[in-house]
Amino acid sequence: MTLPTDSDTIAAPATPPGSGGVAVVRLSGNAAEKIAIRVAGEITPPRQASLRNFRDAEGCRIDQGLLIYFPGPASFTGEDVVEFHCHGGPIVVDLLLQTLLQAGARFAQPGEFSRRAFLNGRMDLTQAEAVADLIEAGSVQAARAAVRSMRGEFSKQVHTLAEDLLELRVFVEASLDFPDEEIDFLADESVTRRCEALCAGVDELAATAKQGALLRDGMSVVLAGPPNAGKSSLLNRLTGQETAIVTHLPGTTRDVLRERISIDGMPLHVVDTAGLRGDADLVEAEGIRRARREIETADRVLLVVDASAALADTEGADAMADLPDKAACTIIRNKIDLTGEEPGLVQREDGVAVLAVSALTGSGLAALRAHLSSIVGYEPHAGASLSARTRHIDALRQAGMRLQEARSRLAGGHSPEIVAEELRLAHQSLGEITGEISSEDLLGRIFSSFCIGK
Ligand SMILES: Nc1nc2c(ncn2[C@@H]2O[C@H](COP(=O)(O)OP(=O)(O)O)[C@@H](O)[C@H]2O)c(=O)[nH]1
Ligand SMILES: [Mg+2]
Repeated sequence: MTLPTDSDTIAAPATPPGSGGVAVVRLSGNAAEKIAIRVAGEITPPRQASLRNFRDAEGCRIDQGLLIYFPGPASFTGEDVVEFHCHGGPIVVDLLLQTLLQAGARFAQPGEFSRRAFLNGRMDLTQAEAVADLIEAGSVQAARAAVRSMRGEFSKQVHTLAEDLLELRVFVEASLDFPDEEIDFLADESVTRRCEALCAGVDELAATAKQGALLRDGMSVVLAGPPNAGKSSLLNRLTGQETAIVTHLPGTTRDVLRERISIDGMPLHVVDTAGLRGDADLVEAEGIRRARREIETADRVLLVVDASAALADTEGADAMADLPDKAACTIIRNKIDLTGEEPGLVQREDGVAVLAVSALTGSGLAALRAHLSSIVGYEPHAGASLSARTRHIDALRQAGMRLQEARSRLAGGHSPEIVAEELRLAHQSLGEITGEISSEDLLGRIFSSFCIGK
């Protein structure tokens, strides 16, 4: 068996499975034109939709539809691409696809079209990632940010930094090449200034990228705490739906329930769990075990207690003592409609955030949303954002650290070799963002997370 290679001609449905008015099957590679002629009889003029009969290997008509030919390199992948627009039934799509495979195409792997677009220089890595982010965008804000990155705004900012850094490197490395020169290049104050300006630029872009990553990934919170505190009621209040069953009986919730909502465009993954208590039956005990697992992986645990109960404070303290990471926990005093407490954030003396709310009336809920945004540093009104991923933030941070290092080496009067090396590594980190420097491993990880046909 031969391994799939980038020179194969690949085919996949570009539209989601299921029934619809129209489905699109996409073909890309050297043999695209030849295969299209076998299936559709003849090729169409470039970039013009023409009605054709699509036939299988036996000449039996599968469907009648539109054929569009995009000769490379002016196509999505940079290769010859042919799109078959057929009727949107799963059987039609499958027959068409089988025919293309029989005619010499190979079924595309997830993200393979985008991977080729990247390899053929049609877009850089951040742009390819932004296409996937646009498809998966969970809010209007996230979609807008993805479009900006897709159009290259993020890459442009990275390039500007990389160019400034390159100039600085050239200057520093010149001092390596002419060690006997009288002038001490590195003593020149402008080197330090440029290095500082680059640090600031990288930090600023990292902050923008962080907002973008939050728009994409959001945060996860788990509702935990004693039974009957009102966890499920709070979930329903947050989602605005009757998602979870609420009763006055302790132990109502036994499964883990997940809901996705958004706070000003940032996805919030809320998990409701079984109340944590000792005397649970078999099913509930399993629910509690699962609750603990969720607690371990959440960005934030909301420990809900019944503020009207006599034991609220001790119960809260007990439950909190049980948590793996107390710093990542907020105590929610629920049912303040019964106690008359003021809604909102109360910062306790020991640094633990406490929020007073009522799941019944909804008071304190706005404060809860604002609290969650501020924990992860989400700034909903921070102007034009760009879609970004953790990978980009890590690379920017890495570049920032190297630049800081170069800066302090300069101040310490270290040898130019060391400064030059730090700057080279910073440059490399920036190159990894847009994919100028990339490994097969990195590309595999990025593109395999894309959907089929993308
Ligand atoms: N008065 C009042 N009752 C509430 C509030 N939140 C929940 N409850 C009631 O408390 C009981 C337990 O609620 P539930 O959401 O099932 O608690 P869970 O076991 O923590 O999920 C139900 O009878 C709810 O109607 C609240 O804010 N105020
Ligand atoms: Mg419940």
